[in-house]
Amino acid sequence: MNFHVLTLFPQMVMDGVNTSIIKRASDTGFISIEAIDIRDYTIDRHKKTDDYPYGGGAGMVMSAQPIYDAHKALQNKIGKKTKCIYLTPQGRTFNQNMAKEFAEEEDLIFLCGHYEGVDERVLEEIVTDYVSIGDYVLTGGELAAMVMIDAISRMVPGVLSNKESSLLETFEGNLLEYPQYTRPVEWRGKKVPDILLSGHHANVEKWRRYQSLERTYKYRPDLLDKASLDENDIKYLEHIKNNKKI
Ligand code: 6GU
Repeated sequence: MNFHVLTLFPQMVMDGVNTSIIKRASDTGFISIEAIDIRDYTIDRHKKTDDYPYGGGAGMVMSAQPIYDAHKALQNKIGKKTKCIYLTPQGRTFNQNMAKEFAEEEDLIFLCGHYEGVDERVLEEIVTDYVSIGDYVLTGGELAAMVMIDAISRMVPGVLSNKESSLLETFEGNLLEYPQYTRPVEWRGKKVPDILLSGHHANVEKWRRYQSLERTYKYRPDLLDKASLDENDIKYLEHIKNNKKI
């Protein structure tokens, strides 16, 4: 899968996605990430990419022309019509399902805005999807694009090892992940739960499921409506609600 990011800060994007699993995925060729500098496409003498807003008001607006030309050159290079995602707090809120859907594309273009916004006319011409990463305002779309690239990449087949894929429970079944522990068995007076040392696989699985349900109930009860729960889960949840120990 190939990610193409249209931005005024290409270095910020490339630095942000060149670590750990995403770097490994690029190195092994499961994904590729390129950042295209919108400034390279300005025809302005001073390489200006923004201008004052018509109607007045604070801040600057990114001009249509350099963005349009950068996008056109990119589309020509890719050779087939590609989804173009504009990162904006006004978009649909990004979630795990969207990450999975976008991971099915072969190419994706991200347009990162800055300043007070982007000339509406170029958005109308090139953008296919308006996406937000949450209800807060960032100074630019770059961090949001990086968040999306990370979440989408790990849904691309081959990017995660089998071991890493099995750690994918959170949000998959709409439940939060259970707590994890590693050595030493006691740290600052806190002991690892006995059941995890028991070697009894079935009991460990039960305990983990209970923990997942308890955490979801406590921290994200809104997720429980969407979770796929079996009879045992419902029984566990009753215990949790009545604050009984299992
Ligand atoms: Cl996608 N972009 C910007 N600029 N701010 C945001 C956002 C995106 N999502 C939340 N805040």
